[in-house]
Amino acid sequence: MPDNIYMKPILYSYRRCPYAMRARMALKYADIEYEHREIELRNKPQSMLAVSPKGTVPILLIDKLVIDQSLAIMRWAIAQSDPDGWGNIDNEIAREWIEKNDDQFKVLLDQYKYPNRHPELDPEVVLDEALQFMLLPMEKALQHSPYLLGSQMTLVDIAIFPFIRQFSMVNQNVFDQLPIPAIKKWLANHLKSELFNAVMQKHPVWMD
Ligand SMILES: N[C@@H](CCC(=O)N[C@@H](CS)C(=O)NCC(=O)O)C(=O)O
Repeated sequence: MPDNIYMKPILYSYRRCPYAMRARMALKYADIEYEHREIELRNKPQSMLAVSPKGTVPILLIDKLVIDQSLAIMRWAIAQSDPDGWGNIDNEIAREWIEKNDDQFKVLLDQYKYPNRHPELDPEVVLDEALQFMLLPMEKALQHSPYLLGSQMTLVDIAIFPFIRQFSMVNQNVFDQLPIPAIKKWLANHLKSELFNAVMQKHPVWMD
């Protein structure tokens, strides 16, 4: 195909992946049209591995540019269009929250979600660490303002929300008992948002 013919970006995605969710939400927010290629993690398409051999989703292909990190996709999307100022943030504070989520909280989330893979760990201790490390600091921020960085929704809320959703779903009864009312409200608002529901539609699996 000649270079001068415009092609829609292509997104390799997996519906339930929290990284892919945040990328899809940012793309939708920025009103970027793209071709959705739903994959199965156990049977990844060769065309996806050819552009990004590390084999994780999401991957966004824009002509010859390959963006294979969810945060980079979010940043690319809001650089195209940012109607509500998701990117008008203190980058240092944003980075701290997102790193907290993507590094240590993600580890705790996996330990909490898959206790069988971690027989050496006490699930109660894992839950308490997740509370102390992530959920209570978030609760404190959300007691002061409706969003993590203040009165406006930003990239940070969207980057973190899919992981808190996943955490809440591991054991809904346990989550309901946790002393985090502001997070519960924030989560419920995201869950019922048009933006989230729009990116959770089902797609048939893409075949090369
Ligand atoms: N740092 C990557 C992480 C993406 C990631 O780990 N995605 C998972 C699915 S949630 C994946 O594709 N894993 C590959 C596999 O399970 O084979 C990003 O932010 O995009």
